[in-house]
Amino acid sequence: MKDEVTREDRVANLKGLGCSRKRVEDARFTQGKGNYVDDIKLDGMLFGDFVRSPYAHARIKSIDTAAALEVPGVLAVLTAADLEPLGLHWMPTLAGDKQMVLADGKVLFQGQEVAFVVAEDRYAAADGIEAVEVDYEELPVIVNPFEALKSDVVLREDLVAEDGSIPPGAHGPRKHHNHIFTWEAGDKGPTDEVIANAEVVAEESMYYHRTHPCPLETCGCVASMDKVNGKLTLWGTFQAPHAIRTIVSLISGIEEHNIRVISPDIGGGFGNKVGAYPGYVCSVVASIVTGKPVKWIEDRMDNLMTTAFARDYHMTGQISATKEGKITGLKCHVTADHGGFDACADPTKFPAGFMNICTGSYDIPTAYLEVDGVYTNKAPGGVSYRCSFRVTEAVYFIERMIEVLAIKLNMDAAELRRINFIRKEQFPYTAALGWEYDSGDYHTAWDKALKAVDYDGLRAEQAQRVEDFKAGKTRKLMGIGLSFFTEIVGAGPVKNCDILGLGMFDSCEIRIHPTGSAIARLGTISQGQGHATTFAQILASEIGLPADSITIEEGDTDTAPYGLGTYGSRSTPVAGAATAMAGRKIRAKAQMIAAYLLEVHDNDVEFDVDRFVVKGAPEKFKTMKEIAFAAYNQAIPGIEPGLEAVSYYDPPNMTYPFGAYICVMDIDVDTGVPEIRRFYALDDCGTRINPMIIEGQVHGGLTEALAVALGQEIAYDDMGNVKTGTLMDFFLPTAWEVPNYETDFTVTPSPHHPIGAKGVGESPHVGGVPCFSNAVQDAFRPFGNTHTNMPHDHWRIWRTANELGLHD
Ligand code: MCN
Ligand code: CUM
Repeated sequence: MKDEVTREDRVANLKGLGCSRKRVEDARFTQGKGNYVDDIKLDGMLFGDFVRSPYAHARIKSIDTAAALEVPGVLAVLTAADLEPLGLHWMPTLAGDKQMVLADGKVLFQGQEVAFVVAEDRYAAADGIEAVEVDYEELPVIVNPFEALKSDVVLREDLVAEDGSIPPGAHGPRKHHNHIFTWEAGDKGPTDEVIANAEVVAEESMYYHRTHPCPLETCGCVASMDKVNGKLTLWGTFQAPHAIRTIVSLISGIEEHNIRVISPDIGGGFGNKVGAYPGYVCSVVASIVTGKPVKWIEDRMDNLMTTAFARDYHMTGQISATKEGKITGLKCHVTADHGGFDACADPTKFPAGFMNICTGSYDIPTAYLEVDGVYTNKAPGGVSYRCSFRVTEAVYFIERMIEVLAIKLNMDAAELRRINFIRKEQFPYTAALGWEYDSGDYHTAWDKALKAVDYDGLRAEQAQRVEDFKAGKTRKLMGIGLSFFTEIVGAGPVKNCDILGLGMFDSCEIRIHPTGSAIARLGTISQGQGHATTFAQILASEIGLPADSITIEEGDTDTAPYGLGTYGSRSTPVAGAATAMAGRKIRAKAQMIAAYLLEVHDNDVEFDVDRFVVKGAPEKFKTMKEIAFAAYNQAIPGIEPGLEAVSYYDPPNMTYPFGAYICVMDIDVDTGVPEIRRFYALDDCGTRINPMIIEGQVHGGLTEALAVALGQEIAYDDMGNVKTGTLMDFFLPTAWEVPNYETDFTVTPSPHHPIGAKGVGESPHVGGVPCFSNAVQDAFRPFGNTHTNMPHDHWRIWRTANELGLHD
């Protein structure tokens, strides 16, 4: 005989909030049945590819396409001259700058798009590319932003007036022809005064090197212009499909209802796929010109060399404190290398993203930040790679400054953090640089982390190791990397966050079917984060239908409600909130239907897991499944048939997840090889929707943090050649390099999010990079190291050991 179904069984059956539900996406991914952009094949589809500049800075004297057009299979070759009459040879960037679609008179970085060859297939396109003759005149190359600001060489001739004066840019006055903007936050005068009069001041300069997210699937699209009905369909690797639709409409003049943008499965985005690329524009134009569908897919070198890089921030800081270690002030200056065009994908009002969260998790009364954006002969882009809009840089900066201050104070860095943390009772906390942190409990998280790894024991072991090293008993040093981060995710309140004027709300639309299953569509788009799994869980708990009977659909602008897409870990804070709110609208209507069916007043029924129950009479109820059916088959006075809802959610604030990470590392001073012995990661992202998915996000973000901290970089030589343009030279960690991560959590709900959830996708990267870096630096601290720049690859670690005299 079957046992009675308990309330716990009913809760479990929903697989709602808090359940480690298995990813519904994986059935197709693990069987090779995903549908990526390159899987799209249309009748008569052509292939487009770029002639790219071998030079980082050159004038283009001529382009001869005649021979290319003779290559069998080549149908067209587009140059800037072809695009100019359409006004499409330049395009706006998300940062308020403009960017050449195809080289217009000169090139500004190696790999820049010069001409677009359209052919019957990829091979013919490649032959066509070889046959295009471009006559370049090399110009002096600038890859260093400090030199750029002193140089007579004008990189952006389009941004200098005829009389030689420098007109202002999108973010105010420009100091020099290679300068883009100055952005300030906080109070300069008071900060200078606090620092000038402080008992202790620590200073450091650091370079957060240029990196690249390197998603497994490169960027690409398929454009198909149907000239009969005037409709353009654009499939692509888009993290923000609706924004792409609007941009395409604005720059092409095609009415927005005639454009359908579809993001199919995306093989990782990591920010690389937020911006708009010349390939998109050229594919659309080529499809219009040829009347056939045109596909463009980057190869790996194209991807690494030319699409959105990350970081490239030169940061200088001063931090002041009392002798006891209470921090009194913080000052930061950044020289930001943006490459040839400012194509950052920040919210419009934030040219340096949320770098002004650089006071971190600490109660710092006075602070000042100044960022100078600079043009150089490098690829454009800027915001990408699990960055939360430059929070990676901000957290790296403050977590290094804390360590440097600890050295100056001769104090334990864990203790220095503890005495400066914002206290639980101070939330909501307004930071010196303006942000209002919604909630946090840093001391609890920190204490839990230190206890979990036996911090005091580790320090004792490390001290012994130093003794042993000095006594010649070992050649391995031990580093303890600490990092405590506060993230800022969920852009964002429409009042201060927009992209090209589009407010950063998000959306969810739900339809309940008569048999009690449902489809929900969102304005976001998963690139691997598992939205189809987790958003169904939010809904399951809100509307009492099992997650397994709810389909989540994203990425088709013809069906999904308008949304701003997935980046900045905003999906849970914004679209997740919209999902809960739309679910509540469903529930409100279901309540009226239930009351009608149960013949009681609306207020006399209450929601319980998967049903509405008459208050005080638990045996009288209607399940959500029954209510769904009734919505379609009962004529209920005063209530429309059907059960649907939509919510557009403008969050009142961002969410501020946080975490405490600790890395234990052994370093062989003779080989420079670091071995990660332990990595402990405690994350607090408020209410946890799916613990298993969170853990997956943390593993992924930490692995990317390991990559960046320990070797991955986009490096240039003085000629502007990319030295790391292939996976032979660009460090992409595999299972071989990755340690066993220990994950942990605390739960401090967001007070303003409908289910208390904060984002988590970028947290492990934001907190992970300083943790790995601090471990390396900490190993050398007893020998006089204060700071060395990332990436800490084997030879740089060896060099540090060498410079500290450890090989003598
Ligand atoms: N989640 C949860 N409980 C929470 C918070 C999140 O269960 N309290 C779940 C979410 O429901 C979602 C996932 O964790 O399934 C990530 O949610 P969120 O933090 O809201 O981040 P987004 O979905 O907006 O993803 C964006 C973020 C960014 S900006 C980058 S970059 C990055 C990242 O996600 N790119 C990724 N993680 C990635 N993971 C994969 N596999 N591929 C990428 O390209
Ligand atoms: Cu900054 S990388 Mo994510 O925002 O797509």
